[in-house]
Amino acid sequence: MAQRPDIVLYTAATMNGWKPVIFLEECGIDYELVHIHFSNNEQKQDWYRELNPNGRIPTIVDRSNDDFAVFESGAILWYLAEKYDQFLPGNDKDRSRTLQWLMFQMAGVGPMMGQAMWFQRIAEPKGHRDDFAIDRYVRESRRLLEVLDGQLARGPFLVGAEYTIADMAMYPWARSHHWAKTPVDDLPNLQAWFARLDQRPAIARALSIPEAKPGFFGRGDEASAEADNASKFEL
Ligand SMILES: N[C@@H](CCC(=O)N[C@@H](CS)C(=O)NCC(=O)O)C(=O)O
Repeated sequence: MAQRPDIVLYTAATMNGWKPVIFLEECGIDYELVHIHFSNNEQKQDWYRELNPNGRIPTIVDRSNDDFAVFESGAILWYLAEKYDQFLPGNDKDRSRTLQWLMFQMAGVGPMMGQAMWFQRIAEPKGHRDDFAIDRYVRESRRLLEVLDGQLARGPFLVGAEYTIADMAMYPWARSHHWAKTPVDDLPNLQAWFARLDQRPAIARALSIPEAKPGFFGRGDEASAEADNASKFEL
């Protein structure tokens, strides 16, 4: 009988949800995927909150470590990087730099772009347009993406020559700038980094797991992507 994979991943096709998928696909690790459906509010059910008290995705459970559950996508990437000894540099300075950019994604880029998206792609289609909030979050998203562009002038990846969990965390968010209505065409280093990561087969695969969302990346029918997305969330 085939052995059950160590890692069970509970996720959905979102910017945070794709991060551990990218890691696992990059490593070629066998994992069990559980698609959490927002339309059924599965992420709020008691059994799921036992694993993730925040009631959001993603979460992993490591069967080989007493069914240890990890929530928060940055902590998940960090846990997986240590477990499999990949994508987190061994030398202490680069390790710290990786965690700095991971934190910058978790505390800055994700929350600001997430709010820019929420106000424009969920609240507004449901009839609540707030120009002050939109302006604030789009300008802050743009500022943070400029910080990234500056860092990427120094090397091909966020921590110089090495592709790390910081790139994996940042990519799904920065790449969704269209969904946040935050133009970045004039940021050349960011564009070059997109092109570099777009070419990675594991990333291309990951963005279709558990389903593809071309609308986030400015492709396909934007109006129906927006309506579909907004229908899954209450205000
Ligand atoms: N800081 C958390 C954020 C998780 C999060 O906000 N997940 C969203 C999808 S990107 C979610 O589960 N949304 C469902 C909901 O709001 O109920 C992380 O990085 O894991």
